[in-house]
Amino acid sequence: MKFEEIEVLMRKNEALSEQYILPENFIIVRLDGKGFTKLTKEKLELEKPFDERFHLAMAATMQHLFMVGFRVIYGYTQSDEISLLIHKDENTFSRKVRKFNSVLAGEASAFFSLQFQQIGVFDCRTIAIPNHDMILDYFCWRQEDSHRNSLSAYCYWTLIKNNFTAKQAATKIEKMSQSDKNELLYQFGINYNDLPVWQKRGVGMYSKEVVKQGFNPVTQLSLECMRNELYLETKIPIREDYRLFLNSILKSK
Ligand SMILES: Nc1nc2c(ncn2[C@@H]2O[C@H](COP(=O)(O)OP(=O)(O)O)[C@@H](O)[C@H]2O)c(=O)[nH]1
Ligand SMILES: [Mg+2]
Repeated sequence: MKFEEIEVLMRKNEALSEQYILPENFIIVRLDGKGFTKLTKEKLELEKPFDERFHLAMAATMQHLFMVGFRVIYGYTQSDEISLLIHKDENTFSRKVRKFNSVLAGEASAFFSLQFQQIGVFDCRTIAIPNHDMILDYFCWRQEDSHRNSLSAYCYWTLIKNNFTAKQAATKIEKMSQSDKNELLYQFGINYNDLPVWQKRGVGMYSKEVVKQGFNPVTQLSLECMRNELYLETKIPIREDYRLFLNSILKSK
């Protein structure tokens, strides 16, 4: 077989196995740390259940992903995951799914690894989102996941710190309701409501217009100008208020 023929066949198979996000759909990508249970336990020496340095590294990784060539409207991170909402008119890489997944996973993995000088790998999946309501549902779903996991993680590590074995702790909290878990923490002197919001709900990021003080060198006068800056919301609201918050970001884009 000649190389010209091989090339034609290879390119044909490559093109036929390509998938695209359909036009007029928003794109949500979710990146998740691969094997981070082990990485966070064995290599990074983190505070349990939540570590501020790790959380800030995740937020910085998310911020980096706003600047790698996609039109990101909103970012959300909790635990070892990052979700990004990408504009429905984004046409980079002709909306090829594997380009989005591979570029974003590569960028996140490289950026995160540099911060800890340890290899941290992210996978990435792409979800087509046809309307606004689904965007709101998606982010409320991830926030609820954050809240559930955070409450369980606090219970688990509180029991471990109080001499329970891993198995005993897991069994004890397995069938507990949310209010039972709150009660358990209370017995150990922890009021779950008083914990930092980022640990319970995660954090959001979006670009926001801010007023900046400038200086006109010609007139020698100071002046105010508007600039777009990435803003990290560390106190995101819940339920209906979160939907309103997300809607106001969507409206401005
Ligand atoms: N110690 C610590 N661990 C964390 C923190 N954030 C996330 N993790 C860990 O990251 C894991 C993420 O869960 P998951 O993605 O399901 O696990 P994976 O499949 O092993 O990556 C959790 O099990 C936590 O152990 C943190 O702030 N501190
Ligand atoms: Mg993970």
